[in-house]
Amino acid sequence: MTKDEYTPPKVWTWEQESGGQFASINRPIAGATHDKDLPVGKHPLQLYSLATPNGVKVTVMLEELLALGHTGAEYDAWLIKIGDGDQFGSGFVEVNPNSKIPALMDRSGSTPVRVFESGSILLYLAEKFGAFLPDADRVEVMNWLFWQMGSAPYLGGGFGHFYAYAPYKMQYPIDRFSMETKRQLDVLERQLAERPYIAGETYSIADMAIWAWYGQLALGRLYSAAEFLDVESYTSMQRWAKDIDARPAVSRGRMVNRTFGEPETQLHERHDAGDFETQTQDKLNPAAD
Ligand SMILES: N[C@@H](CCC(=O)N[C@@H](CS)C(=O)NCC(=O)O)C(=O)O
Repeated sequence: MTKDEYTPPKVWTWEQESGGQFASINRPIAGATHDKDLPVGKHPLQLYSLATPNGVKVTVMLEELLALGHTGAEYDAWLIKIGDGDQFGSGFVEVNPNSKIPALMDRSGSTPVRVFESGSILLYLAEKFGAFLPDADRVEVMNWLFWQMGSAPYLGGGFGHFYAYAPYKMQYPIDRFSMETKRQLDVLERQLAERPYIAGETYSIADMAIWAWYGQLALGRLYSAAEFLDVESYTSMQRWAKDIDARPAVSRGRMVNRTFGEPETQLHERHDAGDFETQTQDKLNPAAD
């Protein structure tokens, strides 16, 4: 019997932590673990999030909307520390019963609207503001947005988990999910070889969703896996990923709710456009620099 071999019992029970990064926050039951209200700020949109790829999709969209002049997209971004279990607080669970970031409350109308699942949030905002969902390519944008939502768990929960977070390296799952991740990169490469953006001529919510995962993977920002996956060989992806990375709204969006990386790139909470200049960790906590 090899180390990876396992005979499942008749009924699975939760007996011990599986080990590996994030094991301590995983549990087989849903719902709140503690009472905690969420804070509410002054803006119409209240975002509860963290700057993981799923979180970045939404902060990039909000910053892009503001850059276009949609003042109704002003937002407060509150930090949800998933490593500390904030996603299991009662207030968060009311906004997202699935206990995952990102989660949004739209308080602009008479009745607050909760929006969860990053793809749903992107679509909600695109429809609300009539932006980044071009009529001509609407179906293609939806195709690729849903493609991202279905595909990224193989990259994150599959490849990323076994390559970077599992307690030890296992060849079978790493082979399986590397194969799938490279297949997905090739799907994108072929699409981007023929058009500037994923759904056609125009930058859209499909680009924002896919860039946050696959663009950042291509730029070597996820799982220290650039060499292993030979991301440089996907040349059209590289062109597209760098183009989007150069957008000022994308740079700002990546900073919001970020708790890792250089202190000047970390804006733990965002409540005002000016916060990018004055509230980053290098300014708030200069001694830690
Ligand atoms: N399909 C969801 C996935 C969200 C998700 O997996 N969020 C992660 C961070 S990237 C999370 O909140 N994890 C906390 C947990 O699993 O307890 C979406 O796109 O919004």
